[in-house]
Amino acid sequence: MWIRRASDIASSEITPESVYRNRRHFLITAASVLASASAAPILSGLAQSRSGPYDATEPVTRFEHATTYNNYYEFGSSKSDPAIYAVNFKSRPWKVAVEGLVKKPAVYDLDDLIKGLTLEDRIYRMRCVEGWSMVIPWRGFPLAELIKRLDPLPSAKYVEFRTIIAPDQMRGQRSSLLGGGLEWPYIEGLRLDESMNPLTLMVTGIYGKPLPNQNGAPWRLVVPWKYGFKGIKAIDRIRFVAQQPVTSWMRAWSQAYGFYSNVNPKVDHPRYSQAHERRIGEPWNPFVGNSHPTLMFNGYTEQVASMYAGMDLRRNY
Ligand SMILES: Nc1nc2c(c(=O)[nH]1)N[C@H]1C(S)=C(S)[C@@H](COP(=O)(O)O)O[C@H]1N2
Ligand SMILES: [Mo]
Repeated sequence: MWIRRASDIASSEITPESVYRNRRHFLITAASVLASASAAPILSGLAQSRSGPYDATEPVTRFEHATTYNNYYEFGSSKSDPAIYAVNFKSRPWKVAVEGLVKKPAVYDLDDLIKGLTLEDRIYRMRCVEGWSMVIPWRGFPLAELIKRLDPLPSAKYVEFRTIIAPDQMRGQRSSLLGGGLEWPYIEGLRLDESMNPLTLMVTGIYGKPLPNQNGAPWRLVVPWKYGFKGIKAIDRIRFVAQQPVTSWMRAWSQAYGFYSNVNPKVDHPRYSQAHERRIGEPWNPFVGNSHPTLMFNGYTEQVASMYAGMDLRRNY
């Protein structure tokens, strides 16, 4: 089995993460050979020319961090729980119910449902509302491609997603103590136009490999301009609806978690400032704290701001 704990991975092994890093090292080397002047601007120019238009160009988070520091309350509320307790999660065969205001409602086998959709690799900045962030190479397809296939009715205004209910496999669903007090199933949602935005991915892989259970196998949502909790894992139902869905986090604490949850350094969570963030893997500096300034829409303003034109983002948090 290729899904292992970080502690099981021999340092001599070439991890997918080091392959990504090597690609970037190559770029750095090429830049320094080409230029004797300040390498930095040339470096980033080269890196951009070698990566896709959607790729973040900052250093990619280590594979070991992205797969052992997780939020997935179905398996427990501490960061190390999902990698430990999701090891035997059964992600195949996998049924997906498509329901609601859509021309092709049915229960599909996941592999049939997504057959023929083109997978892409994209490096996205990911920001958790708790104040940390990562840079992750996802593999997936734009959700828009799937939605076009399913053909929603004109009355569909929102898409609601559900995580599987499997208390026999998910210890957090058996105990409110282990499950961080969340109610099950985990529910998330997007406005239909948000779900059709080219940045919105349905992800089946990470670092060029199949998605590990702790990251949401067999497939999960990734919406990089929103806080991480919008990226619902192990989806087994997609429902097209007219009304704004009530998400799990809204239900748990509506003053803290709104429907939109767009990354916004000016709108704080009652418990966590959103102004700065800590990149996982970087040494913690006690004098600086969370050292990276958080960017509006997590840096994706150009691609997403027009969807919120005229909206008060303080009210619609
Ligand atoms: N079903 C489900 N999906 C979930 C969560 C969860 O607890 N349950 N946690 C969310 C949160 S808070 C974050 S930050 C991301 C973390 O994704 P990652 O572990 O792949 O980094 O998953 C999100 N998706
Ligand atoms: Mo999160």
